[in-house]
Amino acid sequence: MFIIGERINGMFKDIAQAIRDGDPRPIQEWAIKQEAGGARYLDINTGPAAKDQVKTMRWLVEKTQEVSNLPLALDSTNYDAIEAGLEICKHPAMINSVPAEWPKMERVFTMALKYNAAVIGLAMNEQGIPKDADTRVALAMELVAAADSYGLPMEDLYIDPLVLPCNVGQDHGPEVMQTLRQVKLLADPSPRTVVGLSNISQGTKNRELINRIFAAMGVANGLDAAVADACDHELIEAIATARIIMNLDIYCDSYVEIYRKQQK
Ligand code: THG
Repeated sequence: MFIIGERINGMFKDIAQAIRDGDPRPIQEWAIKQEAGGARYLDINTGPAAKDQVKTMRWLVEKTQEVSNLPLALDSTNYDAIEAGLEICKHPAMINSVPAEWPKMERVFTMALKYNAAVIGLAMNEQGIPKDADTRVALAMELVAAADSYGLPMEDLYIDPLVLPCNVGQDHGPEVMQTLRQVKLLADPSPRTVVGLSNISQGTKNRELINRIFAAMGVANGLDAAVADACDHELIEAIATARIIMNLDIYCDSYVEIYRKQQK
Protein backbone atom coordinates (compact mmCIF):
# COMPACT_ATOMS: atom_id res chain seq x y z
CA MET A 1 0.00 0.00 0.00
CA PHE A 2 1.28 3.44 -0.85
CA ILE A 3 0.42 6.91 0.41
CA ILE A 4 -0.99 9.84 -1.51
CA GLY A 5 -0.01 12.78 0.72
CA GLU A 6 -3.22 14.54 1.83
CA ARG A 7 -1.80 17.82 3.09
CA ILE A 8 -2.01 20.20 0.11
CA ASN A 9 -5.74 20.68 0.53
CA GLY A 10 -7.62 23.95 1.02
CA MET A 11 -9.60 22.16 3.73
CA PHE A 12 -6.57 22.84 5.98
CA LYS A 13 -6.47 26.35 7.41
CA ASP A 14 -2.81 27.02 6.56
CA ILE A 15 -3.31 26.00 2.92
CA ALA A 16 -6.53 28.03 2.62
CA GLN A 17 -4.61 31.04 3.96
CA ALA A 18 -1.69 30.43 1.58
CA ILE A 19 -4.13 30.34 -1.35
CA ARG A 20 -5.76 33.60 -0.20
CA ASP A 21 -2.36 35.29 0.22
CA GLY A 22 -0.84 33.84 -2.97
CA ASP A 23 2.01 32.61 -0.72
CA PRO A 24 3.62 29.42 -2.11
CA ARG A 25 5.77 28.70 0.97
CA PRO A 26 3.33 26.55 3.03
CA ILE A 27 2.49 24.54 -0.10
CA GLN A 28 6.12 23.92 -0.96
CA GLU A 29 7.05 23.08 2.65
CA TRP A 30 4.31 20.44 2.78
CA ALA A 31 5.35 19.06 -0.62
CA ILE A 32 8.92 18.55 0.63
CA LYS A 33 7.87 17.16 4.03
CA GLN A 34 5.41 14.68 2.53
CA GLU A 35 7.95 13.48 -0.03
CA ALA A 36 10.49 12.96 2.78
CA GLY A 37 7.84 11.10 4.79
CA GLY A 38 7.39 8.55 2.01
CA ALA A 39 4.43 9.77 -0.07
CA ARG A 40 4.32 8.29 -3.60
CA TYR A 41 1.85 10.88 -4.91
CA LEU A 42 0.78 14.30 -3.62
CA ASP A 43 -2.95 15.08 -3.46
CA ILE A 44 -3.76 18.60 -4.69
CA ASN A 45 -7.15 20.02 -3.63
CA THR A 46 -8.03 23.72 -3.89
CA GLY A 47 -10.64 23.42 -1.13
CA PRO A 48 -13.96 25.20 -0.94
CA ALA A 49 -12.56 28.70 -0.32
CA ALA A 50 -10.77 29.18 -3.66
CA LYS A 51 -12.79 31.56 -5.82
CA ASP A 52 -11.32 30.59 -9.19
CA GLN A 53 -10.90 26.80 -9.05
CA VAL A 54 -9.13 26.55 -12.43
CA LYS A 55 -6.57 29.24 -11.66
CA THR A 56 -5.99 27.96 -8.12
CA MET A 57 -5.44 24.37 -9.28
CA ARG A 58 -2.95 25.50 -11.90
CA TRP A 59 -1.07 27.58 -9.31
CA LEU A 60 -0.96 24.74 -6.76
CA VAL A 61 0.36 22.31 -9.41
CA GLU A 62 3.02 24.78 -10.56
CA LYS A 63 4.21 25.62 -7.04
CA THR A 64 4.28 21.95 -5.99
CA GLN A 65 6.25 20.87 -9.07
CA GLU A 66 8.87 23.55 -8.41
CA VAL A 67 10.03 21.61 -5.35
CA SER A 68 8.91 17.99 -5.87
CA ASN A 69 9.16 15.40 -8.63
CA LEU A 70 6.34 13.27 -7.21
CA PRO A 71 3.32 12.64 -9.44
CA LEU A 72 0.13 14.43 -8.40
CA ALA A 73 -3.42 13.34 -7.59
CA LEU A 74 -5.66 16.19 -8.75
CA ASP A 75 -8.53 16.22 -6.25
CA SER A 76 -11.60 18.17 -7.36
CA THR A 77 -15.21 17.83 -8.47
CA ASN A 78 -14.52 20.60 -10.99
CA TYR A 79 -13.29 18.83 -14.13
CA ASP A 80 -12.16 22.05 -15.80
CA ALA A 81 -9.82 22.54 -12.81
CA ILE A 82 -8.58 18.96 -13.14
CA GLU A 83 -7.94 19.39 -16.87
CA ALA A 84 -6.06 22.65 -16.25
CA GLY A 85 -3.83 20.73 -13.83
CA LEU A 86 -3.36 17.76 -16.17
CA GLU A 87 -2.17 20.10 -18.94
CA ILE A 88 0.87 21.10 -16.89
CA CYS A 89 1.64 17.93 -14.90
CA LYS A 90 5.20 16.74 -15.57
CA HIS A 91 4.43 13.13 -14.65
CA PRO A 92 1.40 10.89 -15.29
CA ALA A 93 -1.15 12.07 -12.72
CA MET A 94 -4.14 10.62 -10.93
CA ILE A 95 -7.64 12.08 -11.40
CA ASN A 96 -9.32 12.21 -7.97
CA SER A 97 -12.16 11.41 -8.62
CA VAL A 98 -15.29 10.34 -10.53
CA PRO A 99 -18.56 8.83 -9.23
CA ALA A 100 -20.42 6.06 -11.15
CA GLU A 101 -22.41 8.67 -13.09
CA TRP A 102 -22.80 9.72 -16.72
CA PRO A 103 -21.71 12.06 -18.27
CA LYS A 104 -19.02 12.54 -15.60
CA MET A 105 -17.41 9.18 -16.41
CA GLU A 106 -17.23 10.11 -20.10
CA ARG A 107 -15.39 13.35 -19.35
CA VAL A 108 -13.00 11.77 -16.84
CA PHE A 109 -12.09 8.60 -18.77
CA THR A 110 -11.58 10.64 -21.95
CA MET A 111 -9.20 12.98 -20.07
CA ALA A 112 -7.42 10.01 -18.47
CA LEU A 113 -6.63 8.49 -21.86
CA LYS A 114 -5.56 11.84 -23.31
CA TYR A 115 -3.17 12.67 -20.44
CA ASN A 116 -2.15 9.08 -19.54
CA ALA A 117 -3.62 9.54 -16.05
CA ALA A 118 -4.93 7.02 -13.52
CA VAL A 119 -8.48 7.46 -12.18
CA ILE A 120 -10.06 7.12 -8.74
CA GLY A 121 -13.64 5.87 -9.14
CA LEU A 122 -15.99 6.47 -6.20
CA ALA A 123 -18.55 3.88 -5.12
CA MET A 124 -21.36 6.43 -5.23
CA ASN A 125 -23.81 7.91 -7.72
CA GLU A 126 -26.71 10.43 -7.90
CA GLN A 127 -28.33 8.59 -4.99
CA GLY A 128 -25.34 9.20 -2.71
CA ILE A 129 -23.11 6.77 -0.81
CA PRO A 130 -24.68 3.33 -0.33
CA LYS A 131 -24.62 1.73 3.10
CA ASP A 132 -24.11 -1.87 2.14
CA ALA A 133 -21.14 -3.53 0.46
CA ASP A 134 -23.23 -5.13 -2.32
CA THR A 135 -24.42 -1.75 -3.66
CA ARG A 136 -20.90 -0.32 -3.38
CA VAL A 137 -19.55 -3.29 -5.34
CA ALA A 138 -22.29 -2.91 -8.00
CA LEU A 139 -21.20 0.73 -8.48
CA ALA A 140 -17.56 -0.38 -8.63
CA MET A 141 -18.59 -2.79 -11.41
CA GLU A 142 -20.16 0.10 -13.35
CA LEU A 143 -16.86 1.99 -13.03
CA VAL A 144 -14.89 -1.08 -14.17
CA ALA A 145 -17.14 -1.55 -17.23
CA ALA A 146 -16.95 2.14 -18.15
CA ALA A 147 -13.14 2.30 -17.71
CA ASP A 148 -12.78 -0.83 -19.82
CA SER A 149 -14.98 0.59 -22.60
CA TYR A 150 -12.64 3.59 -22.88
CA GLY A 151 -9.54 1.37 -22.85
CA LEU A 152 -8.21 2.46 -19.45
CA PRO A 153 -5.91 -0.30 -18.13
CA MET A 154 -7.36 -1.88 -14.97
CA GLU A 155 -4.20 -1.13 -12.99
CA ASP A 156 -4.90 2.57 -13.61
CA LEU A 157 -8.38 2.37 -12.03
CA TYR A 158 -8.55 2.81 -8.25
CA ILE A 159 -11.90 2.03 -6.63
CA ASP A 160 -12.68 4.09 -3.51
CA PRO A 161 -15.42 2.45 -1.37
CA LEU A 162 -15.75 5.81 0.46
CA VAL A 163 -14.90 5.99 4.15
CA LEU A 164 -17.16 7.91 6.56
CA PRO A 165 -16.18 9.12 10.05
CA CYS A 166 -16.59 6.23 12.48
CA ASN A 167 -18.43 8.45 14.96
CA VAL A 168 -21.30 9.09 12.53
CA GLY A 169 -21.13 6.15 10.10
CA GLN A 170 -19.93 3.31 12.30
CA ASP A 171 -22.06 0.77 10.43
CA HIS A 172 -20.15 1.56 7.21
CA GLY A 173 -16.83 0.20 8.56
CA PRO A 174 -17.40 -3.51 7.91
CA GLU A 175 -19.11 -2.72 4.58
CA VAL A 176 -16.03 -0.79 3.45
CA MET A 177 -13.74 -3.70 4.41
CA GLN A 178 -15.98 -6.17 2.55
CA THR A 179 -16.05 -3.89 -0.51
CA LEU A 180 -12.22 -3.79 -0.53
CA ARG A 181 -12.13 -7.61 -0.65
CA GLN A 182 -14.83 -8.00 -3.30
CA VAL A 183 -13.46 -5.37 -5.71
CA LYS A 184 -10.51 -7.71 -6.29
CA LEU A 185 -12.90 -10.33 -7.69
CA LEU A 186 -14.55 -8.01 -10.25
CA ALA A 187 -12.06 -8.38 -13.07
CA ASP A 188 -8.77 -10.09 -13.93
CA PRO A 189 -6.55 -8.14 -13.73
CA SER A 190 -8.51 -6.44 -10.95
CA PRO A 191 -8.78 -2.71 -10.36
CA ARG A 192 -6.84 -1.26 -7.45
CA THR A 193 -8.34 0.18 -4.27
CA VAL A 194 -7.89 3.47 -2.42
CA VAL A 195 -9.48 5.30 0.52
CA GLY A 196 -9.39 8.76 2.08
CA LEU A 197 -7.90 7.46 5.33
CA SER A 198 -8.32 10.51 7.58
CA ASN A 199 -12.07 10.55 6.89
CA ILE A 200 -12.42 7.64 9.35
CA SER A 201 -11.33 9.75 12.33
CA GLN A 202 -12.84 13.16 11.53
CA GLY A 203 -14.37 14.62 14.69
CA THR A 204 -13.03 11.84 16.94
CA LYS A 205 -10.51 11.71 19.75
CA ASN A 206 -7.45 9.48 19.16
CA ARG A 207 -7.36 10.43 15.48
CA GLU A 208 -3.92 8.96 14.75
CA LEU A 209 -4.70 5.66 16.48
CA ILE A 210 -7.92 5.22 14.49
CA ASN A 211 -6.14 6.09 11.23
CA ARG A 212 -3.29 3.64 11.91
CA ILE A 213 -5.54 0.75 12.83
CA PHE A 214 -7.80 1.34 9.83
CA ALA A 215 -4.73 1.38 7.56
CA ALA A 216 -3.50 -1.96 8.95
CA MET A 217 -6.96 -3.49 8.54
CA GLY A 218 -7.12 -2.06 5.04
CA VAL A 219 -3.85 -3.80 4.13
CA ALA A 220 -5.33 -7.07 5.42
CA ASN A 221 -8.36 -6.55 3.16
CA GLY A 222 -6.49 -5.65 -0.03
CA LEU A 223 -6.15 -1.86 0.18
CA ASP A 224 -3.57 -0.60 -2.37
CA ALA A 225 -3.38 3.14 -1.63
CA ALA A 226 -4.60 5.82 0.78
CA VAL A 227 -4.90 9.57 0.69
CA ALA A 228 -3.29 9.99 4.11
CA ASP A 229 -0.85 11.81 6.40
CA ALA A 230 2.57 10.88 5.00
CA CYS A 231 4.25 12.66 7.92
CA ASP A 232 2.78 10.27 10.53
CA HIS A 233 5.77 7.95 11.02
CA GLU A 234 3.82 5.51 13.14
CA LEU A 235 1.26 5.22 10.34
CA ILE A 236 4.07 4.27 7.94
CA GLU A 237 5.33 1.74 10.50
CA ALA A 238 1.84 0.25 10.94
CA ILE A 239 1.47 -0.15 7.16
CA ALA A 240 4.93 -1.70 6.78
CA THR A 241 4.15 -4.13 9.62
CA ALA A 242 0.74 -5.08 8.23
CA ARG A 243 2.42 -5.82 4.89
CA ILE A 244 4.85 -8.18 6.65
CA ILE A 245 2.03 -9.98 8.45
CA MET A 246 0.13 -10.36 5.15
CA ASN A 247 3.30 -11.73 3.46
CA LEU A 248 3.28 -8.84 0.96
CA ASP A 249 6.93 -8.02 1.73
CA ILE A 250 9.72 -10.33 2.88
CA TYR A 251 10.55 -10.10 6.58
CA CYS A 252 13.93 -8.80 7.63
CA ASP A 253 14.97 -7.02 10.83
CA SER A 254 14.97 -3.63 9.10
CA TYR A 255 11.68 -4.06 7.22
CA VAL A 256 10.31 -0.64 8.29
CA GLU A 257 13.40 1.10 6.94
CA ILE A 258 13.22 -0.90 3.72
CA TYR A 259 9.53 -0.06 3.23
CA ARG A 260 10.36 3.65 3.63
CA LYS A 261 13.16 3.44 1.06
CA GLN A 262 10.94 1.57 -1.41
CA GLN A 263 8.50 4.47 -1.41
CA LYS A 264 11.15 6.83 -2.72
N1 THG B 1 -11.48 9.82 -1.18
C1 THG B 1 -10.72 10.37 -2.15
N2 THG B 1 -10.14 11.57 -2.04
C2 THG B 1 -10.30 12.28 -0.89
C3 THG B 1 -11.06 11.75 0.16
C4 THG B 1 -11.68 10.49 -0.01
N3 THG B 1 -9.72 13.51 -0.77
C5 THG B 1 -10.05 14.36 0.34
C6 THG B 1 -10.27 13.54 1.59
N4 THG B 1 -11.19 12.48 1.33
C7 THG B 1 -8.96 12.97 2.07
N5 THG B 1 -8.14 14.03 2.62
C8 THG B 1 -8.40 14.53 3.89
C9 THG B 1 -7.72 15.67 4.26
C10 THG B 1 -7.93 16.21 5.51
C11 THG B 1 -8.80 15.62 6.40
C12 THG B 1 -9.47 14.47 6.04
C13 THG B 1 -9.26 13.92 4.77
C14 THG B 1 -9.03 16.22 7.75
N6 THG B 1 -8.86 17.53 7.89
C15 THG B 1 -8.99 18.25 9.13
C16 THG B 1 -10.43 18.11 9.68
O1 THG B 1 -11.38 18.16 8.88
O2 THG B 1 -10.57 17.94 10.88
C17 THG B 1 -8.67 19.73 8.89
C18 THG B 1 -8.37 20.47 10.15
C19 THG B 1 -7.25 21.50 10.02
O3 THG B 1 -7.44 22.58 9.45
O4 THG B 1 -6.15 21.23 10.50
O5 THG B 1 -9.38 15.52 8.67
O6 THG B 1 -12.37 9.94 0.86
N7 THG B 1 -10.57 9.66 -3.29
